[in-house]
Amino acid sequence: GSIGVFDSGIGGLSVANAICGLLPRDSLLYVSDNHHAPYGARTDREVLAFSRQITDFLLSAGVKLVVVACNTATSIAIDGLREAYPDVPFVGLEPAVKPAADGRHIGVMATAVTLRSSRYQSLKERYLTDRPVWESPCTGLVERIEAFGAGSPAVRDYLAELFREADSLDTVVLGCTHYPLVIEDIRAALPPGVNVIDPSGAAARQVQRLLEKRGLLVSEPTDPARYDFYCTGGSAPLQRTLHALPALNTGRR
Ligand code: DGN
Repeated sequence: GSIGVFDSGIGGLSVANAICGLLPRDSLLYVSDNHHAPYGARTDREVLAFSRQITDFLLSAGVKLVVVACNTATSIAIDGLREAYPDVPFVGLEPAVKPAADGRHIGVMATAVTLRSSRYQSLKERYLTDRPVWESPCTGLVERIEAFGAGSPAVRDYLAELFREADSLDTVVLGCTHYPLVIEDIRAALPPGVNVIDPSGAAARQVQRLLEKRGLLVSEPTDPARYDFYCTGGSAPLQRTLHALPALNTGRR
């Protein structure tokens, strides 16, 4: 079986890209639920329902593990998914608050749903007490990334404006999987030397650990890895982003 990955859009490609770098023998099956995006504007019930539908689809295609490559869906739905599918290994994406704990002035970029979730709140209480934490729901940024992509004026102008009010940050947590796709634009909008934390690599290592533990890693390469991509809405954002991620493009079907 391949590794299933889903997001409300193209954001999860940042995670898929890290997984294919670390586990080049494994195939991937990716779902962008862009017809229902953005999840950040949905109710908890809706996000759980979409996540279950996509998981059903991935499992019917025979995946061996499901990566919830969306902080919003993870914060709302991962407990429900684990309960509903007790035999399926799930890996979720959460704001990397622990690796940020060395910073003095920390910024967290995530959707409003993630920021108000109890999972995020308890992470913050655990690792970031007695420190000011700047949080932004970055309203509209995911839509701009979907519509225009990395390096576009729409994204660059948005980020310049966003960080104007937060110019003393020394650490920025990318709490939405869309943001690593524009990490160069984020760095360019921040003063030099700010630690920008991208959790994709850690998520890929977690996939590797879980597969190892269950004896599900591909050891004998038979066929070359293949990457399949589905979207529930228009395919232009997916096509454009894949173009910029050569590793994923090589195994693309
Ligand atoms: N990429 C999703 C996340 O990590 O939260 C959210 C995008 C969205 O639907 N707003």
